[in-house]
Amino acid sequence: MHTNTSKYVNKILNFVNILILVLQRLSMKYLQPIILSILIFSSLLLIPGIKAHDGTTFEAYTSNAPTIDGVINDDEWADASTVTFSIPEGEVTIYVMNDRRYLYIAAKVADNTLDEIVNVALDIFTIDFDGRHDGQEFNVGEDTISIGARNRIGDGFVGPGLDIIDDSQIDVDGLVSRIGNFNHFEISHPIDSGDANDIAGDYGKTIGVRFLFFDQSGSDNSVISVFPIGVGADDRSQSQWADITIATPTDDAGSSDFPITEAGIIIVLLGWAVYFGSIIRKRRN
Ligand SMILES: [Ca+2]
Ligand SMILES: [Ca+2]
Ligand SMILES: [Ca+2]
Ligand SMILES: [Ca+2]
Repeated sequence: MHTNTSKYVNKILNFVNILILVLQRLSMKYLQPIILSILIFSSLLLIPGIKAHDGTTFEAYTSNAPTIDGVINDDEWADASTVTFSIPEGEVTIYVMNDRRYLYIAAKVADNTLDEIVNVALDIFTIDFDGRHDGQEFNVGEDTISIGARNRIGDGFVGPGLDIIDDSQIDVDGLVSRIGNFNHFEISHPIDSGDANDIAGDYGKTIGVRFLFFDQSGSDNSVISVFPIGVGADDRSQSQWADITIATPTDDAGSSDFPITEAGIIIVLLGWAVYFGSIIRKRRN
């Protein structure tokens, strides 16, 4: 990859030299405003974080898949993007990362008990996706996954009646356990399972997400906490959801993938250099 990069840099430098010659020969009168506009526009594109949604973006690549055993070890989740926030019983930390095939999500949730009985009291961690990343409505066909106590995994989608229907193809692995005063949830989901009722992720693709924490679900004391804070568990609007960007593998041995982002930054910076260079030359003339 490094030899390829320097090859591309040489090509870019040659291109810049030609561009300087062209600029010197042409009238700068019309060319300069056009080039300036292009430069400002392309520079804006390089500023990260111009997105809809709440502003939280999880993006982390790991070469080491975590063990989905319901125990969040600091080592196995060290590569993850995390966010920590407060709920009535204490703190919650969410962990998100991906390898080449799977999206891994974990949550360490402060809770006085791990409730394990369906329809009586059950603790559940649910993740709803805005697979189209349109920030509009949680709508027919969109993906939702969950994990409850005793290996109760859920893989569903929004049905025609806007209810949640189970997928016929289950693409979720997960476990829950209790450590100290925390419930640990670990869950994995393929980046692209091939199931129309799941996310169809790809490296670099951004997907909207909402995290739901059900405490004592089914009981009179049921509480649902949501991240991002301020988003309701029943809100159909996805405009304030968080983002997950599927991280591109960083252990890319032997691949000849062109480094688009890096090349883009180099081209725009060189473009600015050419522009200021041409102004200085013009003033000297
Ligand atoms: Ca684990
Ligand atoms: Ca509980
Ligand atoms: Ca599925
Ligand atoms: Ca699904």
